[in-house]
Amino acid sequence: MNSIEQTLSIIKPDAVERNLDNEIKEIFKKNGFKILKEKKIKIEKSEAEQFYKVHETKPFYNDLCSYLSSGPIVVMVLEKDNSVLANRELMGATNPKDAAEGTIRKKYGISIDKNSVHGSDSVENAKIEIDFFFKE
Ligand code: IDP
Ligand code: MG
Repeated sequence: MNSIEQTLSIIKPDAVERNLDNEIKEIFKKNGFKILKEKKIKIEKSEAEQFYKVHETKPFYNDLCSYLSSGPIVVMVLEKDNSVLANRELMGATNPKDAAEGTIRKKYGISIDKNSVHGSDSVENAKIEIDFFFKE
């Protein structure tokens, strides 16, 4: 069954730094996503730590949070039928080396940490992540 969903997407510092944000937004639009909200921001490391709290026990947590707060990012609310899964498919595997042809991470990702985009992994987490960045 299809249902209209919202998901949170982030264009990460490695992609914004290479001025790929407009190109990546076009890919989302071409694939039927509506960009309901978007902003370019730079976050503090403490905010990245809160955002990635589920990963706090992982060995890469500190580097991950330093990285996400190292430069401007573009955060977006995307909407489409089954957008959470559709966005994960369009992004490709976490490690760009394993990402399928035609995915954003295959095309632009540099490494497992500099993998150009973030996307929520469930409808429940999408709501939490959208609130994190866009709650009024
Ligand atoms: P996802 O972004 O595909 O959902 P997660 O497992 O949620 O992947 O990991 C969050 C982010 O942490 C990844 O996008 C990647 O930037 C980074 N990451 C994941 N695994 C590793 C690793 O083994 N080494 C370094 N960074 C990693
Ligand atoms: Mg994840």
